[in-house]
Amino acid sequence: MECIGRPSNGESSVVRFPLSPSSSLVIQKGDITKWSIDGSSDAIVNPANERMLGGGGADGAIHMAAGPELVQACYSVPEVRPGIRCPTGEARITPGFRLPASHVVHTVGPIYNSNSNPAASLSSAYRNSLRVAKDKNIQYIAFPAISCGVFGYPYDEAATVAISVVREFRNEFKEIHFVMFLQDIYQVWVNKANDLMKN
Ligand code: AR6
Repeated sequence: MECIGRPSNGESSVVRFPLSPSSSLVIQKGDITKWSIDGSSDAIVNPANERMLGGGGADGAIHMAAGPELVQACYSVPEVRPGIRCPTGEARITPGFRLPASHVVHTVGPIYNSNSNPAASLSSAYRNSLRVAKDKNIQYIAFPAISCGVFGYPYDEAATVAISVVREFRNEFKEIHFVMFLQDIYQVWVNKANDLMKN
């Protein structure tokens, strides 16, 4: 079932908020590796590490579902320093290969406890992901909760950053999705969107 805005007491797992007359923010529970809207102008965002060659969590699941072509494409991304293809806060884009989505945007969020300004780095990760997607004419994009797993970012603080940056791009995409694996993170995001969208 899909709800528009407000209701977030657990009875719906897809909530849609208007960002502009032609654009929506959609928050849902689910597995981002299964997500696609049209298979040609859509992208999922991979919460990667700076090496960009795979890892655990969502990164591992995305590489598994995309097949070995994805890591080959990642190897082709130039290193900016030895071993570093995507510094924290930046983003790179590759095809999605065997994923239902046509593209993967790889970004690196901050490790919460070892970053001097985690909110700035997390904002940059979201903003640069949206910029590289826009440059490829992506119309639909899906994010997980970047940095909210292995990298230890508190959910409520991360939701404030994520939803604030998405609102900056209100006229740039048809739909911006958050696909949340965990019920508690999903609920934090819905509550935060309800709060921030009032303003
Ligand atoms: N779909 C949607 N969300 C998912 C999925 C999925 N299939 N699997 C996990 N999540 P994490 P980070 C959620 O740890 O904190 C990797 O090793 C998960 O519940 O994947 O940015 C990388 O290589 C959590 O809410 O990413 C890096 O080294 C969110 O995705 C490091 O982890 C992010 O958790 C990045 O850590």
